[in-house]
Amino acid sequence: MSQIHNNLLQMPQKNKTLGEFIIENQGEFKYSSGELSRLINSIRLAAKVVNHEVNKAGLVDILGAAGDVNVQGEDQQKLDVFANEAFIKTLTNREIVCGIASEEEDDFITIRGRNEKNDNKYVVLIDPLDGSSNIDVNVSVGTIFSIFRRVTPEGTPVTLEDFLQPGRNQVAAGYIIYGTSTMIVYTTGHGVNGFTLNPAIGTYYLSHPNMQFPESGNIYSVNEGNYVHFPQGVKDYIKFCQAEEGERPYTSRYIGSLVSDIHRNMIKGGIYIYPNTAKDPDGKLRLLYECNPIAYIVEQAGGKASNGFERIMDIQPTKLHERVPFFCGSKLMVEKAETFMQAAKS
Ligand code: P6P
Repeated sequence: MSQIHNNLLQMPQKNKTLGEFIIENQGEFKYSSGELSRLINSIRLAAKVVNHEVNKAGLVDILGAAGDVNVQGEDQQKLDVFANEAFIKTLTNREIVCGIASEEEDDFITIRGRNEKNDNKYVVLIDPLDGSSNIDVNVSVGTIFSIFRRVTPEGTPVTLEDFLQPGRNQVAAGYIIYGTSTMIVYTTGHGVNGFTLNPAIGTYYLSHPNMQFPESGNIYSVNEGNYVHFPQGVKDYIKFCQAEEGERPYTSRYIGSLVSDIHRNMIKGGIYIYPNTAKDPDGKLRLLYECNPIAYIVEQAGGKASNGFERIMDIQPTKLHERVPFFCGSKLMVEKAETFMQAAKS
């Protein structure tokens, strides 16, 4: 057995496992009768299944578009389809979820509990494999999930109302990043914690306890190829970052994979901006299963997330695949960008 493999097997046990962490913190989840544990555990299992496929994607003929086009009008990559099915199957089997909405599904999916009853309490909204256009070029991709307690009566079929809740109602949210290592980063409203997978034994260990978003930073993440289509406030903020005067050591870092850009900025400090453009007049990112969960995590870590004017988690959704402009990251950087947006508006 290789030395590296041996080392992985002997990973210091000082870092508690995700399972131990969930049990230790179960009491914090105000509704918990172990349901959150089962929910996070199902996501943990699905993440391992997807991770296995993503890691071998280059070796197996699983690359390339699945041929279908999803509700967003985007070519579906085969791994998108695989990831979508893996999460739906795992979540369905755990008897906790009454409905699932996915980027890859036109409409929400109703999940009935035992004996066809609708007595499960939670809905999950998921982007099963965000950044999938990066799969063929071996760049990190991610899964993003958002969990709400249903608002319609238990025992009745889940409705669209259960999914169209403002982000401040989330009870949990997280992402999985399939990168140089695979991590689960999530919150249940009591801070943000990151767990790294030891692939040798298939166990996640607490590697990033109590993650804090630096209040400021020097990284700005935006696709400057769209510059000419940006609102004036975004153009002004980018020029502010690039300006000569003053000590502004900004650097541009943009991977094109939301989870990767957010994860790096949460560790190093920075701002991610995907504004509305001529091509995407409402922005490109989806409110329900990209912006809301990321906003919950970022706010829980001390950062900020808005549409340039309004807190993301206060936006009342009107449709499942709603898109919004997204300004997210270090609190002082987002506030600075918002001042340029306000100034350009007046
Ligand atoms: P663009 C991936 O498709 C995604 O939804 C995010 O992961 C990423 O940040 C963004 O879109 C990239 O979009 O237009 O810059 O390629």
